[in-house]
Formats: sequence, C-alpha cells, structure tokens
Amino acid sequence: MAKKKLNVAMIGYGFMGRAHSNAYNKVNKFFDLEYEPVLKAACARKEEVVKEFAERWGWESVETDWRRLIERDDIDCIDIGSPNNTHRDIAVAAAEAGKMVLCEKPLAMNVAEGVEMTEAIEKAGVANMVWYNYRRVPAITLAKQLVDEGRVGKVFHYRAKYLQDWTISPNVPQGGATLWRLDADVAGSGVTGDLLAHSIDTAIWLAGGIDKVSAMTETFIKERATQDDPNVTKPVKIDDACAFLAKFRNGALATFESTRYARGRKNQNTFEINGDKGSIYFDLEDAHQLQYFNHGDDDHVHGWRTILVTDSEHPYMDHWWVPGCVIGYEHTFINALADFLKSLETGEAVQPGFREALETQRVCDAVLKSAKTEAWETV
Ligand code: SOE
Repeated sequence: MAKKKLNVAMIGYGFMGRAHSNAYNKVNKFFDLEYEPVLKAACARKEEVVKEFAERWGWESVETDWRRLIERDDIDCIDIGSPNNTHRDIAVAAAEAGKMVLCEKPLAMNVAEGVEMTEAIEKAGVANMVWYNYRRVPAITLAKQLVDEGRVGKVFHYRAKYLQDWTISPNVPQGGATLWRLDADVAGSGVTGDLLAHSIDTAIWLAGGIDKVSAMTETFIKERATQDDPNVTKPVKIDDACAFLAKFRNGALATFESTRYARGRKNQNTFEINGDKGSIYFDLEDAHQLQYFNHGDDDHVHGWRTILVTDSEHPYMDHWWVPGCVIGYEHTFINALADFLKSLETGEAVQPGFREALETQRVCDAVLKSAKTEAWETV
C-alpha cells in the first residue's frame, strides 16, 4: 500500500543530527507503518557543513536559517537537534506555523522556556515528542512492562547513576560546535540537564512523579579555554557532577548521581528499583540484559535472574534480528521514531511529549536550585 509521506526537516548536524537522520533512513525498513518520512531539508548555519551532511544522510535540500524551514509549505515536521539554547525559539515558531515538532532532550534551558514551548505546542495541537531515547532500549521498556504487570509491587527505593569520564582533562575546551555541552550559556546546565535528565525521565516513567529533592553539585575545573578561540579562557559555569536525594510522590526514596569525572565509565546509565514483590536492575553498558529478582519464586530458587532481552516476545525485538543477536544505541532512536509514526496512525499521543519532558525539566530546575540553596526543594 502507498505510504503517507511525512516531510521532515532536521535542524542540527552533530551527534544527534546523525542519530536522528539514521532513524529516518531506517525506520520503514524494519517497521510496517502507514507513514514514511521524507528527508526534505537539513539546516545548519554553515553552508558547506550542512551540504556535506545532507549529501551523506540523504536530505533533499539545505537551509542555513531555520526560519526558512518554518516558512516552507513542503515541511510537515521540524526535528530540533541543535544546541539547547535554540530549542525554545524553534519549537514555538514551528508550533505556531502548525508543524509537528520533535525535540532533542533536554526540552529546554529551564522550566520557564519549557512552559512556553509546551503551551505553544498544546495551543497548536500539533504532534510532538522529545527524544528521551533510552525509554526505547528494549530492556528498559521491558522493565516498564514488569512494573506495570505488578512484578515489582510497591516501590520502596529507586537508585540511578549516569557516569562518564570525558571532561577530566583541563585541556578540554568549552563551547563551539562539538563542546557546547560544557558551556552553560548554550547548554543551560551540565550533567543535570544532559545526563540526569535521562535518568529522571526513566525514573518518572517507571516509578511515578518526584515530589522533592536535595542536591549537591560541583564544578571541578573552574576555567577552560574556548573551542572557537584557544586564547580566550572563560569560567566554567556548568555542574561537572551532581548527586541528589529525592522523594517520590508515592513515598519511595531515591538517589541519583551523575558525573563526567568517573574515570573508566564511558556511558554507564544504571538504575535499580526495589519493591515489595521484586527488584529490577539495568546497566546501559550491558544494554541487552535486564536483571530481575522475583520474591514470589520458591525459596530454594530465590536469586537474581538475567534476562537476555533479544527474543521476539521482548519489546521492539520482533522488528530486529533473531534471538541472541543484539541491537545497539542507534536502534533506540529508530524505535522511538517508529512509535512517533505509529502515533500519527492511531491518534494516540506518543510519550514522552513536551508535557512529560516539562516534568523532567521541573525536577532538573529543582535539583539545581537545591544545590544553590542547600535545602530541600519541592518540584
Ligand atoms: C553527553 O556526552 C551525551 O552525548 C548526551 O548528550 C546524550 O544524551 C547521552 O545519551 C550520551 O551522552
């Protein structure tokens, strides 16, 4: 059957521009969907860079000003993969022009921007999604299924870590095309918005809303050169590390920790949930496995089991390879995009949309505030 065309424009060409472009190229090869994305236009400020990007990934045309994309009648959907300080203006303008909006995480620089964006999206009634891609790791989706099936029961504890080690050297500069995540004026915050936002999104999804937080942050390296001009050094304003305690609305207690200074940890994103009926543990560095403890097992076989999440009964895996053949990081974006396209078919909103991502933004802002006030802050 002929597919319905969805004309997409991609803003940004970096890590996320590539991850999303890959998803647009592959999604219809692996999922049977009514909709088919058409890679209409790629946009970035530097013409030669965006031309090279468009050619490599199959985008039909290029623009150097995102406002041109908003004006174009042949674009249905704007995908924002550019730095965080651009999200608000693009999302609001796109929504006002009646375009669907996909946005890379975190939603915004802060809650005030997130509210503006969410209100614009909801006023326009346009389809939207925020790319919290880890929800689409099959093992994490399976964790959600186990929670929803009541296999964890009443949750007492949630423990999350998100650790990396790529900023330990004082010689890493800040800002510029590839290191804007280290510049607070562009990123909004450091590990809180970049890494803990993932952990918070997963936590809210699996265990419910967060009521209050008590946080500490640290900036280990106080000054860095700028990527665009190595002779200019600026104070570092991002949080290099953050740890916080949290209380969920359902009474569960949580700890969250994130840093880019955990030597040897490249992208270790873990969580453990302990409930009265069972526990679950996940580590992104073993992404195809989920650990599960079932208190309901007979006493003599009690023990943690490791589920190899590659069978066709497992979330998303019937679209991929045969059991035992694992999928990877890029597939989480393809799975997310498939869910978005499916939502256009069914009319049922995909999650997380802007509204859900705003809730994560509220937790991030409360965490950063608490680190300053050294007091508990309500979300
Ligand atoms: C930061 O290093 C980063 O690229 C994040 O921005 C991504 O969201 C995360 O998934 C991997 O790490």
